[in-house]
Amino acid sequence: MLRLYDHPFSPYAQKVKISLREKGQEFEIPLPEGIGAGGARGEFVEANPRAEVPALIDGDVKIFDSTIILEYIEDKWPTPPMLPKSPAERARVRMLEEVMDTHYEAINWGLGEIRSFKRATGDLAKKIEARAAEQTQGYFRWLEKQLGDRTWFNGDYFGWGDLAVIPYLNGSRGHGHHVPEGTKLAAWMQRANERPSVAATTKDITDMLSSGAPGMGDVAEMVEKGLFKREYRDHRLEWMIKVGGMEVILKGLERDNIRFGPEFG
Ligand SMILES: N[C@@H](CCC(=O)N[C@@H](CS)C(=O)NCC(=O)O)C(=O)O
Repeated sequence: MLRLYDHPFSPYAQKVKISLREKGQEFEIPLPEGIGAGGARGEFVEANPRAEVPALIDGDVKIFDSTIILEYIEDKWPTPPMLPKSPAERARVRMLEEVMDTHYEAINWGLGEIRSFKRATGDLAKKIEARAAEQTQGYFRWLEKQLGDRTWFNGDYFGWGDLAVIPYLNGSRGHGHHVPEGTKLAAWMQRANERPSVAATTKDITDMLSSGAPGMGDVAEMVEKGLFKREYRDHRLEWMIKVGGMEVILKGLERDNIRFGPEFG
């Protein structure tokens, strides 16, 4: 059976699970040992030397990066298609995915660093949270325009454009940032969350929490104990600097509870 190294909170892993579920592919979802602590090893790291979820194992084939995994799934199981048909429409939804995976994701991730991992408190936390709220509203307005009069971000049928957006908007909702009521985006969000593939992917989160695994409420203490060493990479790192959190990064480096991507070889 397909094996997808997963963490239910990861929007990147959620994208892949939604696609596999739309295509009726069965898969198991092991949680990599040592994820988040900088100590991952074994088959997971062999599949993804960056030690990030998701990583897909299909027999001898090992693939990392959610976009590359989605491409593989599409090539191997083309039905039902997740990408639109025309080259221009495919490019459109890929651009949407790129924005969500980079600029948008950084906001939710950063809020997690502040609120759950307690990287900043007091005025600094307030300032960063206010920036995140403003930015999120900006993206809601941008997404409303991107959706236009379409039923789905993907076009006529649910697909890549939708699975690339819904994990992030659900993440924002979890942070108390709600899509304005009465908008086309809000109606789309409800439709998307009613898809069985999306509902099952959201259920993975509640299942994990009800299994007694540590929730986001417990992680600040784990950071303090040195059990967490979070990866500050790419847009996430840029975001933290941009919103005024340089001291968060410096403190994390000093305390050795943040890390950058691993070296290869
Ligand atoms: N570009 C990658 C990003 C994957 C990623 O950053 N995953 C995070 C979880 S959301 C991760 O596993 N981080 C490793 C860690 O925190 O230790 C993708 O699209 O798959």
